[in-house]
Amino acid sequence: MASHAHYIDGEWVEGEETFVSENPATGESLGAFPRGTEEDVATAVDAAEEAFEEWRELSYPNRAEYLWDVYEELKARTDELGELVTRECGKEISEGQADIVEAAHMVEWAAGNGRHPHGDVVPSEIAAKDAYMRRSPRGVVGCITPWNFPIAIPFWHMAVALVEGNTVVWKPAEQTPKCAHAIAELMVDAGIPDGVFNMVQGFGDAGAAIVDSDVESVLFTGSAEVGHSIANEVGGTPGKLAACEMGGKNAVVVTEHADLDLAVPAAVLSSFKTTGQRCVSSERLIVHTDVYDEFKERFVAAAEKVAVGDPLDEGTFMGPLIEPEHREKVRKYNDLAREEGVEVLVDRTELDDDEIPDGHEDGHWVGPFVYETPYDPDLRCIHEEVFGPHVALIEYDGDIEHAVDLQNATPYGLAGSIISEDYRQINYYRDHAELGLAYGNLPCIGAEVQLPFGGVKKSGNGYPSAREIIEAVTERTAWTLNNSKDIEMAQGLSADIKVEEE
Ligand code: UN1
Repeated sequence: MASHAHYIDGEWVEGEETFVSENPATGESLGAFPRGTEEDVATAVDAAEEAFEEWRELSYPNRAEYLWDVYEELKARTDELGELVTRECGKEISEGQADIVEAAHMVEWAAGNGRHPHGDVVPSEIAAKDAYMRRSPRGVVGCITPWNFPIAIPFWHMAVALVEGNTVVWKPAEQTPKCAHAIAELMVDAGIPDGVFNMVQGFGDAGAAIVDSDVESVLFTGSAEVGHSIANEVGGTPGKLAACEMGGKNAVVVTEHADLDLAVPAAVLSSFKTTGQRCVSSERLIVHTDVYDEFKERFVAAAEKVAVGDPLDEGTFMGPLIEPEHREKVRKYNDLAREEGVEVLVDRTELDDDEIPDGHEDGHWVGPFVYETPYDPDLRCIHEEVFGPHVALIEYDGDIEHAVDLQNATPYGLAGSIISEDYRQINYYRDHAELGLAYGNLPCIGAEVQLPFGGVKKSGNGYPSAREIIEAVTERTAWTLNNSKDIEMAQGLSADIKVEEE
């Protein structure tokens, strides 16, 4: 087996052009990987189509057997694979390990679901009829996944798609090809039949080739820009489905009835975990005027102190950003906020030399950037997603309705949380915040895999994970069987065939 290759139709396939994966904390090279072409994608889609006929004939529990092997490996190798995640995507080590745990949970969910009922038994108006909603696999599913959960999110997509009887063509993020390679090895070791699982490494052009191909469904988790174009393109093609999950401009609402001992850590975790690079990370803190000054003082003190550094070091809270271009983007948004006239409270955009650990001079470092501003609908910095540790404090006065209006004042609706000891405020928020993932007295990150994961408004269409993904990777058939010798129609429709009089 070649060390780094695509995995297509049961073979490791080399590519002509290659790209290098780098550790974002050190710049160290982690290896060269083939850059997938349209032809590679076409070969993979053909292989997946060919493999589909046999794969779909297996029973659900039999298909799930392959995934149980993957589950055992993920459990046994959590530390080793967690370290790989940290080395390749820069998340601190407990987050690297949590990525493997989340992957194992998703595989467990999907494989376990192989023994659960699928479809529904539905009543019929006619006693002699049995009616059902049955599900069948759609065919080839294209999966396009991001770098920030490089082991977990591929399994959000692929574990369910495979157990439901589909075959897959997967394009992992170009920033984390080594993690992707490790997943392909797990699939190979589990003995997954040739063509059922295919991986084409590469960039956006390979992803676009999957979207343009004959795949029946496209599952996408990643940036809003790409997700919207996929949703538009696939949505306009009859018979094709897309489930896309994109980012947001998420907020934590801290009301006048908040317990600040809970509010401050909830806000720190929401804003700075994964260096703000979760699609559920919070970049807005909407805080009631009665608790504003104290919250601000405590949040600012925490942001000044959070440990940025070597992600392999257990004392680190925030690792580096994923790549130089992304650091540039975060810097630009920090500058933009300043240009837009906000009051900067913490600026660790450039770390001091003594904050950068030895041997990590080439890492893509950035620390927290915190500012305050009155709400202004024209400010780009409080409406556009930065995907970094860039956080606005927005003071509000008045009732919970006003806080929820501010929470909803973005085109996005992925995740959010409310911190309050008043259940009426919590219930109002629950019923009126426009969100796919909403929390009370918790950070707005850290969803468990058995929940639907996806957003409303511009944050997504469809939920590319767990139970909800089943809608995107299966067809439903309304199946009705007559147990009588006579035909009796529903809705009182006459079944008489009337003939012309002689
Ligand atoms: C993402 O932010 O891109 O809910 C995914 C969470 C994780 C998944 C995040 N389970 O924070």
